[in-house]
Amino acid sequence: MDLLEFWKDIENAETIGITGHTRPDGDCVGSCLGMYSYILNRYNKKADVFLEEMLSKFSFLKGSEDVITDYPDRDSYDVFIAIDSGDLERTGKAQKYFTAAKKTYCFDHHGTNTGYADQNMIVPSAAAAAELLTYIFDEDYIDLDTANALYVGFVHDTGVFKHSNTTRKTMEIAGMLLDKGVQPSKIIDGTFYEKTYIQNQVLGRCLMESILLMEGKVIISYISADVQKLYGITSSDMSGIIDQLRITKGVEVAILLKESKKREWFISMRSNNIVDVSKICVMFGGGGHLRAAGCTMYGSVHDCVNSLTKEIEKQLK
Ligand SMILES: [Mn+2]
Repeated sequence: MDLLEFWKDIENAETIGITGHTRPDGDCVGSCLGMYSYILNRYNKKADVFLEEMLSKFSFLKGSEDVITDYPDRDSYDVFIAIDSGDLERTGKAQKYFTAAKKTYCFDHHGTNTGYADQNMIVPSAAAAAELLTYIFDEDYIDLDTANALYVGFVHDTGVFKHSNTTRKTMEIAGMLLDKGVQPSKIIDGTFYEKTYIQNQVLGRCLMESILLMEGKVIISYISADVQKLYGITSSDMSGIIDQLRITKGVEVAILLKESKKREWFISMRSNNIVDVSKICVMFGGGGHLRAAGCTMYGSVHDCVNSLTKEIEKQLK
């Protein structure tokens, strides 16, 4: 990517749109709002941020109140930016702005990214899309609002600085963000660890119903659409469950199946040391990272798990 051209385009653009991916997670929200705050601070311009939902736990971030969740019709954007989304499909309803835009840019750290924008910057070694953004931001123009948003991205995509993607560089940049005034415990507890009573109940239920397979190397659990309805939960209420499954002693791969429609499952996969779950998810039309990936599958829980464990077995051989 020609970064000079990017910043020139931002400077000249009258309208700028930003989006992340469907089922926005902490890195998606943090990197999109980080870009929003940076552009506001550096160029005094307000970009439109489109996200499927804006979780209340992130509402302390600057610009969260301006996030557009209903995707109204708009004139084509001068510049439209996709962040943290591995393919165009994953930008969801924002696709219409993206395809109509005069110039598109993509910033991402998914190794499976297809390079779908006019210009793409894809850095798989970046722990978070938020980390990638710090490579292109001028540190002098990172204000506390930008720093807070980026820090959220770091915290969520590294599992609070512990996943294998966390590097010395990650920690050093995070340190720079602390210098900007970020309060880590507030962000880490408030956006990562805190759970509602209902979320804890669903977590408990998933753990109770989990099953060990392949001599304890694989753990699976699932949440049917009916159960989700019963508790009134959405996908974001189920974040963290997969990680609790993954730290089960002896487990190499954790699989969580969330039914989105009748017999349509969103699959989350995590691995600890050996299995490349991104490789498996790509086979089923999804994507992600070496140790954390996802895809959509159809059929019964049994069918999905059967197909996935076959691939896991191949890798463990
Ligand atoms: Mn990410």
